[in-house]
Amino acid sequence: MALARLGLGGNVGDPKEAMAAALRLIDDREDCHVVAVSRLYRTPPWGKTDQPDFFNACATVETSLDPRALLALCLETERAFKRERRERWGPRTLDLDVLDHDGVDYHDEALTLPHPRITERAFVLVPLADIAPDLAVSDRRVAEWLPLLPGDGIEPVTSDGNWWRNAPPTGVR
Ligand code: A4P
Ligand code: MG
Repeated sequence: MALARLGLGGNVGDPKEAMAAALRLIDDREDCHVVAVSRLYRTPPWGKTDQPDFFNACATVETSLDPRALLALCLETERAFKRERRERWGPRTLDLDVLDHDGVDYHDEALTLPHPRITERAFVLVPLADIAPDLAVSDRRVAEWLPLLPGDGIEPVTSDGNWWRNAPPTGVR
């Protein structure tokens, strides 16, 4: 089993519900187990700034899938939530990136690991620091990269990492 880190984001429709449903779908699989989820954050748009705020989070997944199979699962899950790929860095219902897979360095035409833009993006580093502060990316740990980026406007909107779980049925404690 490998420990993989996923980055989730969205800014169209109900991103919190799309991200939560995606994590539940992944966790329900035989070959994946969601072992940790960051708080949910509201983040100002990065790259293309004339679009609504995003919601972002990161998750740790224990998986028997190899890196390419995990990417295929992420792309399939994005499609299930009808993400439209119209413009680079533009609005999306669900973006699901593989940030890291057991620390391997991997590169082919469809996948680069670790994800090449982790260290440029506070909207990735802030939630990643909730669940993996000691993860090495390039020559530094996540917690060391964090203060090097301005995290202006990034706000947690949940107090813990349980926001993706189904609410218990009413009447059940
Ligand atoms: N790909 C290669 N490596 C990876 C990897 N490690 N994980 C390839 C996932 N995909 C990887 O992906 C295009 C292709 O990249 C995939 O088909 C896969 O084969 P994409 O997600 O459609 O990429 P993109 O949108 O064109 O560009 P990029 O740079 O990946 O954008 P992102 O990461 O999707 O970012 N602002 C805030 N606050 N929060 C956000 O979440 N997101 C974006 C888009 C812009 N601004 C944002 C946010
Ligand atoms: Mg992506």
